[in-house]
Amino acid sequence: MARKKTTRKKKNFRAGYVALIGRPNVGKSTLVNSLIGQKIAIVSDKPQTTRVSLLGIKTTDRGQIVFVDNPGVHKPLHLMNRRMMNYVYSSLETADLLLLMIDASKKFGHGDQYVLDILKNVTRPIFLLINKVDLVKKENILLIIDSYKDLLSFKEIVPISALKGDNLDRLENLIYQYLPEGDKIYDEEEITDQSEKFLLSEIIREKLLNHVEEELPYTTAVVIRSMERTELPEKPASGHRPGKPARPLVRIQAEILVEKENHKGMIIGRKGAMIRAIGTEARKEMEEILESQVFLELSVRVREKWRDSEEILDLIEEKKG
Ligand SMILES: Nc1nc2c(ncn2[C@@H]2O[C@H](COP(=O)(O)OP(=O)(O)OP(=O)(O)O)[C@@H](O)[C@H]2O)c(=O)[nH]1
Ligand SMILES: [Mg+2]
Repeated sequence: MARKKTTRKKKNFRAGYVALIGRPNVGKSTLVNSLIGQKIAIVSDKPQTTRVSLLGIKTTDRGQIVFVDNPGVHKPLHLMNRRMMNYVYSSLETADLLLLMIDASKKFGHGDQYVLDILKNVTRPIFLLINKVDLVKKENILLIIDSYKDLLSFKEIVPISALKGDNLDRLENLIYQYLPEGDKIYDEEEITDQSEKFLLSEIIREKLLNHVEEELPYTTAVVIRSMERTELPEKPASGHRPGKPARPLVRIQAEILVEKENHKGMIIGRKGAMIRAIGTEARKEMEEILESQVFLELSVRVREKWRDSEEILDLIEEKKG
């Protein structure tokens, strides 16, 4: 007897965009990395780390969540910052669900009110994520919930620790409930929308941010000037042993842009110590990602007022290669 043909149509598959909104440094990029289980966005303890919106795509049997990691909400003083805020504004209109993230360890301030004002007229569903709960006592979390719950009509309020992974399963379950039913938007093997070149420049910027202080995190940028891959020949076999396949070599020339001459010296450091450390840290991570040997040539260039230069901003925001 012929077996009845069963069509395995996926039922209740959900897919949509979920945008992160919040002050700088609250942990938006950390959350996207934790949920995807891979580094999508660079993270640092300095505000305004993320400068363009980046996608983190998670496909499961239940559906596809396309996280939109945004720059932090701040008052823009330069063209770069206006462009950063434009990413935030556009995701308010395009996302199916918004996640407003706050830092549980910080007192409510003007900046938090500014974010709430931006969200006031938004009609999309909004969750409140209270992040960094690992840093505060339980009673404080209850107080935060109490003070926030009537400020906007939140669909859900979820205390989490993006860093430790607390409550992220629950968050993911709740997200699915608010996504529309529909087919996947991206191929399931895709996890982000960034080009290799953009990713590499971000790795350098992350290492740079770890080393610099004061205004430098805001006034520096990284541009990849060239990238060249060479396939090396196999190492000749010695005796009876088979030859060892050599790893390809990738030569990368990158430039750190600064706004002032004295900043150049600060980044180079005493006898070049700082730029060497940045270069070594970046190279190690690049070698893992590219599965290649990397030769990284880092230089520093003064480019006055680059944060107001359309040309430079286009160059460093070029995400999709
Ligand atoms: N203790 C603790 N620290 C966290 C948590 N989540 C993030 N952080 C830290 O907070 C800092 C900022 O994290 P990011 O993920 O870069 O924050 P962001 O909101 O993306 O910041 P911008 O890109 O500047 O808007 C980093 O030092 C993180 O390690 C958390 O749950 N607990
Ligand atoms: Mg970020």
